Amino acid sequence: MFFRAPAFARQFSRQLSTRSAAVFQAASPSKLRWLAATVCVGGALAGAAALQVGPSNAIMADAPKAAPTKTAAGVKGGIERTFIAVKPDGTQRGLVGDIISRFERKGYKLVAIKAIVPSAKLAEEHYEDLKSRPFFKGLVDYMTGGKAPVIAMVWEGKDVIRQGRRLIGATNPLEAAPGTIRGDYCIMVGRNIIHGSDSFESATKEISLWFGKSEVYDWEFANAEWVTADN
Ligand code: IDP
Ligand code: MG
Repeated sequence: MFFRAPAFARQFSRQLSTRSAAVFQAASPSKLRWLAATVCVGGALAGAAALQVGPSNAIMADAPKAAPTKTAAGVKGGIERTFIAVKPDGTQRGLVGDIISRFERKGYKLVAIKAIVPSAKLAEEHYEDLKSRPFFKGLVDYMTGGKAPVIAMVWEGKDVIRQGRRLIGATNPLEAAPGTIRGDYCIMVGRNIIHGSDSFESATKEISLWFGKSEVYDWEFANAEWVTADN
């Protein structure tokens, strides 16, 4: 049996698909009652159809898993990206090349780099979690002073966030193991030459803060089979 909706209802459905709520408000109460009834019956029929043809639980269990979330820091636990910055003291002391070398030699991939004197706003946002600490103002001044730029970078690879922190060493250089960057090159916590993201969440925040999407490059190692392959 075919049911043809009254003319006003056919006109209504066209209006609802493209027009503003103002058109809807112009409807009389009797037209609205007809529409509500239509929507209810239609909804019930659609629900019944879904029950009939919808996938069983067994099929649902086999449904493909959603892809892991990808952020500016890559895929957590997969190929990650971390924000590394040579601070102005590291730049002044000519340590940029050695720091880059350590990440390169390890097998990580440089996907973004720039020299930048950050604004106070950028430095404050970057170190937002430390804003109640007594050294906060000095820290922001040190980063934004402009006597040398910060060399901001994004490095990519397996476990790079955690491994980056290991290459850098403890926050207090006197506690940093020899062989780490801070362990080898500095003494003072206030002049510890380098920053590295401390978690996937921090890396996501920091990469987005310091770099636009178009400044971070996807590229492949020509020697990937010798660095990133497994047996
Ligand atoms: P991190 O750089 O190893 O992640 P955080 O605790 O996040 O260490 O501190 C951020 C930065 O703040 C440090 O790298 C250092 O430059 C500075 N900082 C931390 N603690 C002190 C302090 O006690 N005095 C002066 N500066 C500090
Ligand atoms: Mg930190």
